[in-house]
Parts: sequence; C-alpha cells; structure tokens
Amino acid sequence: MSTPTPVQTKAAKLDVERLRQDFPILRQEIAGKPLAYLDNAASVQKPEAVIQAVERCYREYYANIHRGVHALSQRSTEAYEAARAKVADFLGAEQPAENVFVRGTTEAINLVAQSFVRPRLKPGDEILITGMEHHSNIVPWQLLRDETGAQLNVVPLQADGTVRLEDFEARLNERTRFVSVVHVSNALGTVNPVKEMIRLAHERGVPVLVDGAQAVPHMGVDVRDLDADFYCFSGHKLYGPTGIGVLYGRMEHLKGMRPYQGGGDMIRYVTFEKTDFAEVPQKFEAGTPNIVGTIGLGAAIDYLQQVGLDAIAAHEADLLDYATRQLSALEGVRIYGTAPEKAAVVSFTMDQAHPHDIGTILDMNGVAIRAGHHCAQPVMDFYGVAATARASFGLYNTHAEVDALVAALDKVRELFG
Ligand code: C6P
Repeated sequence: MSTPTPVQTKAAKLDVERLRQDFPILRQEIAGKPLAYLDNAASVQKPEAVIQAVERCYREYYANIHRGVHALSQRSTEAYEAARAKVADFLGAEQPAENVFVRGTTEAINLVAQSFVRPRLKPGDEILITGMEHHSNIVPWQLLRDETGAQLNVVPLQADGTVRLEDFEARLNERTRFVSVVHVSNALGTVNPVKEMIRLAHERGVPVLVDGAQAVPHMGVDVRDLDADFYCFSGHKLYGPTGIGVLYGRMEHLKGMRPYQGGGDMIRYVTFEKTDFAEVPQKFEAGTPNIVGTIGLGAAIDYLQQVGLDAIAAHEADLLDYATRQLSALEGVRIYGTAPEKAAVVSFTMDQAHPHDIGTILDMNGVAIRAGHHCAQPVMDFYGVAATARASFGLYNTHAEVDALVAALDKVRELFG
C-alpha cells in the first residue's frame, strides 16, 4: 500500500508542493490554466493512498462482509472492522463499536433524530439548533416537529457569523430535549465553542449532537474531551470516498436506541413474530454496507494522521489569513463570516456580479469554487442574499492558488464592472 509523501512536520509546517504529488487529480489544467481546486468544503480530492486502498480491495480481497466463511469475506470483514478501529482512534472514542458506519453526515443526523430523539419527544418539547446550520441539521428536526408537535428553537446569528454563548444558554430551558449544533459552519467558516455548549447543555441534562462535517478535515477532534453524546462526519470531506460517513455515539445511548432501518446483517434472529437485533453497531448497519468506501475511509484517516492535523490546521490558517487579506482589498467584495475562530472558508459577494457568474468566470480561469446557498439558506436569508461565492481550502492549497483566485476576480470585475 502506498504511504503519503513524507512531509516536514518540524514547526508544524507542511511541504505542500510534495504533498500535492499525492493527489493525481490536481495535475491537470482546466481551460488551459493550472487547476486551482478551492471547493474543498463541498468535497475534497483523494490522495493516492486512498485510491490505492480502494483499488486493492477490489483487485485482491473484495467480498461481502460478516457473512462468508470463505477467505475473501474474512479479509474484507477484517479490513472493514479495522477501519472502525481507526475511526475510534481518530475521534478518541472509547471503543470501536461506538462508531456506526452510515452514508454520511446527513444519514447520521437522521438516524439520531429517528432512533434517539423521536421516542423522547412530546408536544411542546424543544430541539435547540443554531442559525448557522446546514439543511441536514434543520430538515430532520422539522420532520420530527411535524410528526410529534415538538418545536425548533434557533439560537440567532450575529452579524459576524457567530452565535453568542449567552443566547445559547438563555434558550436552554425545561422544554429542551436535545441540542444539535454544527462544529464548523460550511457557509461561513465559524468554529462554534461546542465544548462549552455541551457543558451548558449537560448541566441541564440535555444530550448534544455535533455535526462535525466541516471540522474533522481541519482540526483534531476528541469526542471524549468534548463530552459529545453524538458526533458525525462524512468521509468525502475527509479525503476519503463518497457514500461513507460515521455516527459516533456513546455506547449507553446506542445500546438504548431502536434501529430505524431494518434488514440483513442487523439481526440476531428473525421469525415472522419477532426479531432480536444484533449488538451495537451492527444493529444500525442494515443491509450490505459501503464496504470499499469504509476501507478507503480508513486509508484516509491513516493518511491524515501521518500528515498531521496540527500541521494541516496551521497551513490552512495561514491560507485563510492570506485569502481574507487579498479579498478584503478588492473593491466591491464583501466577506460573510468574520468570526475570530474560523476554519478555511471564505464566503463572499461582489457588487459587480452574481455569485453564479463569478463561479463561471473563475472556472474559465481554472479556479473551482462553489456558488450558491451552500445548503444553508437561513444563513443566506440572514444576510439578505440569495447566494454567495465560496472559496474553501484543504491541505494541498497554496498561496499561488489564492493569487489565481484574486486574478480571476479581477477579470470578473473587468467583464461586469
Ligand atoms: N456540505 C457544502 O458544500 P453530506 O452531504 O451528508 O456528506 O454532508 C452534509 C453536510 C452536513 N453538515 C455540514 C456542516 C456540511 O457542510 C455538509 C455538506 C457541503 O458545504 C455540501 S452541501
């Protein structure tokens, strides 16, 4: 199996040019210009180590898991369960079984909504979220609200894209049954003080889910240090394959939860009268899972741990600082989300052009960004815009790519200004 190109870890400094060689997709031109891939909050590119892990599974030992007595099935099962142990180590979970493999963050939140929260809700109860949530941390709760008569309570956003802890605390009340908050906002980059939020919720006996989709690729996360009840993320944003993600849950919670999907591989014994469910985590993994995606996710975690999340965080903080300074200096550019604690996301508009036009002109210059509402329409409503352009960084991005973004924005101004 290929290992990542060795990097300098001294003084937490990445050798980005060498790391870029691990990502074959980056070696290409778009519209005759070197690709500057700045759409990492949507999905990140995959290193050779992940591509090879996936290919090796298909070529050498692929079979269905947990079912076969034959050699290939045993090897696949071992690799699948080894990935679970890697996730546990990555998140600081007490045991591998606390990590349920799901399709991604969206499925993880729906699972908790249906299996943990729904049975606890009665009319008038409240679920507390913030004004900066992704739709996947809004809609599942609205579905529950409509089915149970519970209410959604939303901590308001501030102009800088933060929520105030005092506002959060003030909204925790005797009706609050559950808190579900994003760790890092995908639309604004804001890093929420989730450890404090969890402490405040726990003081009132309220369990907390943290949506870590935009956090785990950028910073070390320790679910036990946070004291999170649930924590979830998607593999495709963590340099791993699509279609695989993780729901971490405390064992005591997972044990008490009834699965919301039934099928093969999640049972101990089935008759027409009743079913005995398998143990955690299998009881939540009905049907043939994303075997190869899981193995690829394990390889992505190995890769990131070898590169070092502290070094990645330092590199991305430098890029964010550089990009923010460059974009702020451009006439007619407005940046949304100026929190003191931010991950590597710059959301902006330009007076001269619509975000979709910005995205198109940038693409014609080899620069890939996302333009739209970023599945966070309430955030857009708060700022009174329909969409923003968003540049988001990963471990392989460079100052030269930020310069390419700025040069392409100059062209947008020339065209529309
Ligand atoms: N945000 C973005 O461009 P899934 O689609 O299940 O892998 O992840 C959903 C999700 C949940 N929470 C946050 C904070 C997210 O950023 C995302 C995905 C992508 O911002 C695609 S909309």
